[in-house]
Amino acid sequence: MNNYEKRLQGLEEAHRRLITRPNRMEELGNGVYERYQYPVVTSQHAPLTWRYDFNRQTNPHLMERFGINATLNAGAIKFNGKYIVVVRVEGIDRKSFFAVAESENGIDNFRFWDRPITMPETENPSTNIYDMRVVQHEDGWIYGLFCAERRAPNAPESDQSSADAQCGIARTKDLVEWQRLADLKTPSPQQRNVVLHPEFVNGKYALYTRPQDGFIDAGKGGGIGFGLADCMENAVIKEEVVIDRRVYHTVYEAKNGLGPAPIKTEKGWLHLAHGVRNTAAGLRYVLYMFMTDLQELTKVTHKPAGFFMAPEGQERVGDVSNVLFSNGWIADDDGTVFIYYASSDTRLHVATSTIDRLVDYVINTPEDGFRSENTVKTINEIIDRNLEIASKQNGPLSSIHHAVNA
Ligand code: M1P
Repeated sequence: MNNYEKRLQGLEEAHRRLITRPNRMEELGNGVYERYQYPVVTSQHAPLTWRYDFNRQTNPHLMERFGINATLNAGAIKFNGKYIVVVRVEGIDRKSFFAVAESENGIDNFRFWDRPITMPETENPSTNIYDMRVVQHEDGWIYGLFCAERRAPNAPESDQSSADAQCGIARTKDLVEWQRLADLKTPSPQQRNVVLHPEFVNGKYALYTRPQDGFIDAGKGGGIGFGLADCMENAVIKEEVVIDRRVYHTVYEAKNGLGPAPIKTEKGWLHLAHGVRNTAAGLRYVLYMFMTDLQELTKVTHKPAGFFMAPEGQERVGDVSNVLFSNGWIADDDGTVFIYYASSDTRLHVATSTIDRLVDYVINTPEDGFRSENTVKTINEIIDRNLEIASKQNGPLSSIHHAVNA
């Protein structure tokens, strides 16, 4: 076997091993969700046919011709019985695009479809597209809402960083052919993290927005907004109401944004979002949850204090370290919830929970007291309740769990 053949065999074997590797649920956890041993989609999951020219004449050294840098922030949907993630794939040229990967069980063996999505453009082509929220709407279409980013139109030549982020909209029936619609129009200068609500509201399309003054900074804007549009073909939101604000000294003080479309439960709409705060080491992105009223979508009924998930272990390090971001989850008919989240803008993971557990978490986790004094009060209340149980068992507080479970 010559070098070319050896290398070819090695590449194919390594790729096959990676995409067929079983994933294992991590033990114990916090009872709210389970993490898994391996990320579900990494840059190395990208098909070899995207990266290598397999013509011996034109690529005698079998060199990688196009590298994939990261696979992150994926929309998710159950489609034809498969767990589908619409992954933000970032090439080494820093451009993101979308590609579908599917799995039979939602936790491992994700395989990309043969080609990335060819997303049609609008009259004003974008430089970069990313972070698609995939929603099966009750109008029959599957919508993909994503960030369409262009260079800021008025930026001087000396500034090659300023950007203008708007919400791109496309729809499909098969996740292969996409029909591009006009970008969303809202009163805000910048929009990212826009999410379509899956049901009509008073005959209109309802959208969660994230109004910001600047590309990075919330400015006087920020928060998770909500607005209605008459149609999706030329969607316009005339009025945005902020339903979940930024608050001083919380995990979402610098900015926040909704993750996937909310899940409907008997108790209310379950929401997953990301919150950002600034630190000496840069921005820190964590995930948090809240619930809104079933009828009054702008009314937050429950909101646990702090984060639901924060970067841990290897998740803490990557292209943009200290980031967890989620824009996709799948709720199965049996109540299992697959939460797809990316770590440090580099790789995609899954965590699993159930509707029951998430509802319990959102309703029964103490709310933020916004001051250290209240944090101690909250802990003392838990201790008091445990003491009460311990006294009924005639035992010390430290042995209460043994007594209760005896
Ligand atoms: O780098 C972290 C995240 O930054 C942005 O999120 P937000 O709009 O809330 O600031 C997005 O670019 C997101 O893709 C990225 O993961």
